[in-house]
Amino acid sequence: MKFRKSLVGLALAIGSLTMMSAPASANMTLKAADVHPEGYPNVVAMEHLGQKLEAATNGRITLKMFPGAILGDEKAMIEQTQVGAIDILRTSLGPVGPVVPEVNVFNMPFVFRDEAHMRAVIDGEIGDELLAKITASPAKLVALGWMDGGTRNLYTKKPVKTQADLQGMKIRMMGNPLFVDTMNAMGGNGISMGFGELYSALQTGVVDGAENNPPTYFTQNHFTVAPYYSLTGHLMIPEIFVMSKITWDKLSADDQALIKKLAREAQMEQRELWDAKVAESVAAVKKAGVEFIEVDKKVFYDATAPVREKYGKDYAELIKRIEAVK
Ligand code: GTR
Repeated sequence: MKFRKSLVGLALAIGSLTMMSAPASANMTLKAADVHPEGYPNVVAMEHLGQKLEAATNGRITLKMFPGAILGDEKAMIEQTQVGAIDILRTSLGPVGPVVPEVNVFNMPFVFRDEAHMRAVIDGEIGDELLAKITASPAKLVALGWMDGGTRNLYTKKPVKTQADLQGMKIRMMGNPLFVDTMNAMGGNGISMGFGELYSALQTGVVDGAENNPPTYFTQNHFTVAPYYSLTGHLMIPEIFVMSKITWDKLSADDQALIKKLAREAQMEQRELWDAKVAESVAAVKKAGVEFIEVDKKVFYDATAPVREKYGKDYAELIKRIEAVK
């Protein structure tokens, strides 16, 4: 009898607890993915988003991170996110271009004056509009926020100071025809290749170089096999984190709003971690003997004008608005 009473009590207690927290979406563990390793700013910011989400929902929604490209390269992970096999993906905007062509405006060479300009654009109205366009596109992705990808510079096995030095060199670019066109216009020979294959391609001389921001150049150990870093600054590609539309539709409106709020916080947190990581990476590769080479950026800017014309022609109005951002 006593036992039965306490069972009833327990059931009542559970019942009222459930009523109190009124779970709108069922329990779920979000599978998050990134090509970067544990400890990289983007991965850390995403993990913090997960911890906050877990706390705010009393453990109802948790996040499990799959870093270091264990779920594939970005093209493959975008596809997995579209079908709901990955719930949240942090990716460069580069490989999103072939899926949502409009984002290619941000992927164009020298479209931003400098990093401050790029940040003002992604943090502001235009950044919000582009996220909304990704979400509204048929890609089945819900764009949650931006992350900083800094400035991409050229790195090679032999020093490059001028366009002539770049002649005939095979340079790995991300999977998007825009980037191959960019490298070809700069004077090199653009080769589209997945991120995961790059280290050994550099090591064995399948390619003569690649291009990326200092944190990637450092953490992927590319500096050990391509020790010349030419400050071309040709691309400043923002990164995004997106949720699968399939997952998004399973969430209640309250949970969606919570995730949006935490996404903005993650965007701002990554920014701070990013700046520290850039400084650390530059110092580390210099210490390891990497030579930083100043180049005449104007030459590369002029050489890539046809790429901006080709990919920007349908977005003239948007480009004007980007230029007008202070
Ligand atoms: C990095 C970026 C990655 C990936 C990589 C690449 O800067 O953070 O998302 O796109 O570049 O070159 O493939």
